[in-house]
Amino acid sequence: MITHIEHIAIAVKDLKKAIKHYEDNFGFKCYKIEEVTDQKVRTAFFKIWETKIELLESIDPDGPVAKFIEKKGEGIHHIAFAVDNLKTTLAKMKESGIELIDKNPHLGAEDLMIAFLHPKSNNGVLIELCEGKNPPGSPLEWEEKV
Ligand code: CMX
Repeated sequence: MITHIEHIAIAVKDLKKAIKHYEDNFGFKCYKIEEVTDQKVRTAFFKIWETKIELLESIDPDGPVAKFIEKKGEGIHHIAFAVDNLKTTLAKMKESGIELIDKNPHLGAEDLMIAFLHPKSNNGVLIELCEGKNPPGSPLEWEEKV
């Protein structure tokens, strides 16, 4: 079952500049920069209560974020939903005919187990499912882990 929006990810060309933009103009505070080598990205996170904004910068010209920016420019790259049981959710999605990019959960940023669903099955939106550690209504619990 989907519990909440875990994060919204924005593809950016220059992570440092984008962090400064969101800190200076929106009052967000970046709490973490993390490189996810198998996804070929460097990420930066801001918390907004129980959801997050993730900035994504490519670290490889052949990576998915570099390809996205080349084709569409900077912008919203994906929406991530937290689920309480990723394996079961993936199996249900597959049964419904949704195209899975990842057939099995794997480790992503923030130590979450993640899996992507293809945008062509979801009205042109790339969707990430995460087995979340920040259940809805518990920003304090989340705070402790940061
Ligand atoms: N959102 C919406 N549509 C997207 C997209 C995105 N982020 N990325 C690509 N597309 C579109 C393409 O533009 C293309 O559209 P058209 O058919 O209309 O031209 C379509 O999806 C399929 O493109 P493709 O050529 O088959 O596949 P790509 O090589 O472009 O790969 C995708 C697309 C989504 C399968 C690939 O990017 C992927 O596997 N993504 C999951 C992993 C990922 O994005 N990792 C980075 C983030 C990691 C993190 O957050 O930590």
